Amino acid sequence: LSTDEKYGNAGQQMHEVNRIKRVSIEGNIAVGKSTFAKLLRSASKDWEVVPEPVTKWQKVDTSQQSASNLLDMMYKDPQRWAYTFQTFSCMTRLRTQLQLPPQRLLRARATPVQVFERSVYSDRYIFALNMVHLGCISSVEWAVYQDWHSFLVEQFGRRLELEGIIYLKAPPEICHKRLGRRGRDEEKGVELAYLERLHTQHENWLVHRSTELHFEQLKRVPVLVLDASVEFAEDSDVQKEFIMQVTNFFNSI
Ligand code: DCP
Repeated sequence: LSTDEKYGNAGQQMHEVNRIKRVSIEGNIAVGKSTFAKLLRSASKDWEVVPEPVTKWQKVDTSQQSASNLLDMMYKDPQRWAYTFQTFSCMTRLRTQLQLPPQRLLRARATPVQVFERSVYSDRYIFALNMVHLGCISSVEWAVYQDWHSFLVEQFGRRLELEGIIYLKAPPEICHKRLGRRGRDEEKGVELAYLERLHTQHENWLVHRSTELHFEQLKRVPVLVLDASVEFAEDSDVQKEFIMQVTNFFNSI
């Protein structure tokens, strides 16, 4: 019996879900991932964009009268809070990355795509790893992190795999300017040097592909690099060009 004959509608549904491609948007802090995500959202109803759960990190329910801002705590005292923050941000991301796609994607005629702002992979290979290099996550904490991270990613298997990555690339100086302009309170102390480190991590992972990755599938994921140094939020020509490149990329993966 084929899967469909065996499981009827459920089999059909699994088949439809498996047809959906899964892509993450990666890039430095403030490079413009959310702006780009909005652009994709408006470009096709066959693309679903899942936002990053930042607000959850800013309001952790501690059952006290006021919620705790873990993002702020992490920036103010990384030595104390980096591991806790990285655990929580990755857990909240797991939840969003595992969300079932909306019905309309299952019925899409063209290529249905679920797009995520960042992934459990950048959590580990960009941010957590950077905190290890900075000495804010200890070797014991890093061993524990890698252990549960590998276990969870392997347990969820295909549901967390990506078919593609879009890398929004811009010089750290530009990201630093954009970061200042948007003025998120918690990020006021973020220095250019920090963004330079994150930039190098992105380049090693997505351009030179020299970061040591634990996951075989991740080593082979196709990457589309887009030049995000232009102010694309205001430029409809660049937006059209981006959409064209993204459409071709989605069709090729
Ligand atoms: N962050 C972190 N560790 C992670 C994920 C995020 O320290 N594993 C921090 C970095 C930022 C904030 O959380 O201060 C949000 O990070 P992103 O770069 O993912 O999102 P932005 O909102 O900065 O992206 P953009 O401006 O490109 O839309």
